[in-house]
Amino acid sequence: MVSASAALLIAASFLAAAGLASAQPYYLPDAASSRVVTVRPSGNAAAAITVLTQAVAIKETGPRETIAHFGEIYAFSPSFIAVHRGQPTEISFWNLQPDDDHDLMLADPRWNVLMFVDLPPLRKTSYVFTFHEEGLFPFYCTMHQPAMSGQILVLPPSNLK
Ligand SMILES: [Cu+2]
Repeated sequence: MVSASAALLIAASFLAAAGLASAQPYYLPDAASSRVVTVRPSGNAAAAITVLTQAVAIKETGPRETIAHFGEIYAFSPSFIAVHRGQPTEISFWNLQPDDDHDLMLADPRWNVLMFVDLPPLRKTSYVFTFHEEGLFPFYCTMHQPAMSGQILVLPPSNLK
């Protein structure tokens, strides 16, 4: 079992390895990463999920004491998503904040970064994801670490017809 502090260290080294100190261009999965997950801006989907960017503690509304201790805190809601392998699933990220950018970095179960995209303020950013591999895929907003993080669990194919 990985302790919470060890998980944070892993996340921190992962983010450092991804070179987040400097601004990066945004990108969808390349040819190699598309063998793990196919991501399209639109298309038919068999399932749909909406993920909200939640302001947990922000300077506009407080609580001031919380921000003094933790800084501004945002979260993905929900932060844990389950999908089926092989089932095109539309995930729509709604940035609810009027003046805060978020982003989405998705990695594979081995912590290889698959994609990195902007989530602009007051915008719905949707993609149709088709995962080709089962396992636990971490995702992050690189601007609001470590709190704004989540996981996509890719389950075996659905046997519902
Ligand atoms: Cu964010």
